[in-house]
Amino acid sequence: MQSATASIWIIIPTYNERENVGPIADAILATVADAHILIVDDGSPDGTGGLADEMARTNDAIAVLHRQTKQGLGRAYVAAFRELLARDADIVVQIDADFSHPVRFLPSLLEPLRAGQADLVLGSRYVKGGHIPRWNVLRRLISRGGSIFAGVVLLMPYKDLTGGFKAWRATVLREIDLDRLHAGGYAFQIETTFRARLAGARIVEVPITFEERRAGTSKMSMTIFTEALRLVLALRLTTLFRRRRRTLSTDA
Ligand SMILES: Nc1nc2c(ncn2[C@@H]2O[C@H](COP(=O)(O)OP(=O)(O)OP(=O)(O)O)[C@@H](O)[C@H]2O)c(=O)[nH]1
Ligand SMILES: [Mg+2]
Repeated sequence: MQSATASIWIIIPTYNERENVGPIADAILATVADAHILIVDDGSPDGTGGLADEMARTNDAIAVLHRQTKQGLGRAYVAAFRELLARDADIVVQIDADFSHPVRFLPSLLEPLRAGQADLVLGSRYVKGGHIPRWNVLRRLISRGGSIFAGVVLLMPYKDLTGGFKAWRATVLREIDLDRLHAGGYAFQIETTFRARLAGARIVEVPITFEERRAGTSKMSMTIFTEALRLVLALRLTTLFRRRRRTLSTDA
């Protein structure tokens, strides 16, 4: 059960998000007053990292993790998870820097964790009340098709497995062997939810509206799609005879 003083950390991965990083941090702190923010920047050429350092200097609730080169979203998150487990975080949230994940949904993402009803909360575009923008066919195929494919192959009864707006109880992250995660890019979202489920985490979906990025450019590419496809099949093969644990072993 989470106490009222649970330490909540929100991770913002950034690569060339100069216009977004300040406004999103402000919006997060205005929405979740007790939150801390960890910005993880992969040496953005546009100077996002330096800007983040300035923000951290003037605000104790903000910290920055710098990585030398761009190694993909998955690697950035693994580094951030490690850092926050070392800082004894209780709750860890993933959110994109570009306002695609509207900050106003943070309270509904945190609620099942605060109430002790879930260990992992997925912000879901495909449950009742969720929404995506008018995407082209390719983008829809990657997102919705990827979720359906992963759900069928990996036997996961959730509608949105490719989304990146997620809230974790830190005990689940401790149960996942972060060294063994394969995905460098966005397939990371599928892989981590799958590993959490194998570990016996209670997983729930809450509806979110997904919005087009406000500023800057996308890092989405076709390799993301093929990586996800390969990862789902590899996960199925390597865990074919693995039974799901009934509960998290570290549950208090
Ligand atoms: N640290 C780090 N952050 C990354 C990397 N790749 C993407 N990001 C961040 O991850 C988040 C999601 O990336 P986006 O480019 O918005 O990808 P997307 O949301 O699928 O695409 P759009 O809808 O076009 O924005 C953003 O906050 C990016 O800045 C990376 O290699 N390293
Ligand atoms: Mg985006």
